[in-house]
Amino acid sequence: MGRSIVFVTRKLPPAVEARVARDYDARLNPDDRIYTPDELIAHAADADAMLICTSEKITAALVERLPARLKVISTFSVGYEHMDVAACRARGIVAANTPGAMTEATANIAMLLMLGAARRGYEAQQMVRRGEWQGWTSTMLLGVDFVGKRLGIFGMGRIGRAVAERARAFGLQIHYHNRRRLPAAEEQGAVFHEHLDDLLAVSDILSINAPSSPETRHILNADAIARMPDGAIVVNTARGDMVDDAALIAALKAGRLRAAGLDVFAGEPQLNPAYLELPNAYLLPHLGSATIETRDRMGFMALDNIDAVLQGRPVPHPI
Ligand code: 8YV
Repeated sequence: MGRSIVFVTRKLPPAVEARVARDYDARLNPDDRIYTPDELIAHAADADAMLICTSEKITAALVERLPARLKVISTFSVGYEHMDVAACRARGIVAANTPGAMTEATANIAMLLMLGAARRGYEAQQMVRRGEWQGWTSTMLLGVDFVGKRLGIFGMGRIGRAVAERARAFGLQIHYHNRRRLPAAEEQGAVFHEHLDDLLAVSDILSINAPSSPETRHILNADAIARMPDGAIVVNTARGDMVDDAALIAALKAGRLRAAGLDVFAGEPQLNPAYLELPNAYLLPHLGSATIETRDRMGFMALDNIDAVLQGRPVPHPI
């Protein structure tokens, strides 16, 4: 019997690709071009497993065209809104992901965004780099403190909890909304809000840390923003489609919200061009999990899932 074939849809870190090549007949994508659905099907034609990223949309229509021998689709991500998991299951294909691998890295980016937004990181960088810095003044580029302010966390999963842990050290009071209550977080002082509206009302800073789903689409819309305190800050490291861009941009432009720190965008890498005009928008290109160690860990976890399915063992991280 020949070696199993693993189709890796995007270029992955060298250590991850080396492990695929060591253990399998690897179909890699050295040019890192995002494949069309037809190309995905063509490359998957004789594959036993696919290792995908969030750039690959695994729709029901695509799943139907996958070869009968394909046993597992393992995504190099914690988010799986790009996969029709039910369609995979119906075809007997295991869907798996990499939860936990990027918790710390993403929580760190949430803090960077929070600080960048609160302390006017973009304007400051621009002033220095453009040679516009005229010297110290007592009123130049004043931001706001964290101590005593309230951080509202929407979604207290692994990443939300890691954000809470960091934010506490900055003197922020933690409030959260989650499907279920978390006694451990509450023992550390976090305040639970059963209704999102109540969380919004107390959020001097709002951090979005929930998964994207039809229920959370545009959860931060004009109504939601209207409930937030004047001068509040919004941070998003989850998914761009949870924010109604037009509403957020209007609130940032009007000064109703002080600032936003955004790592994710609806339709990225495209983003609403109005964000680029806003000095109070601190923007990053989806860097949540972008550390050397984290990306290796994600790749190894995604491969652990594939190894387990192909060897008939229990899958470490099935969706
Ligand atoms: C990835 C992510 O960088 O894990 C996720 O859900 O959004 C990021 O960590 C990216 O989506 C790669 O697939």
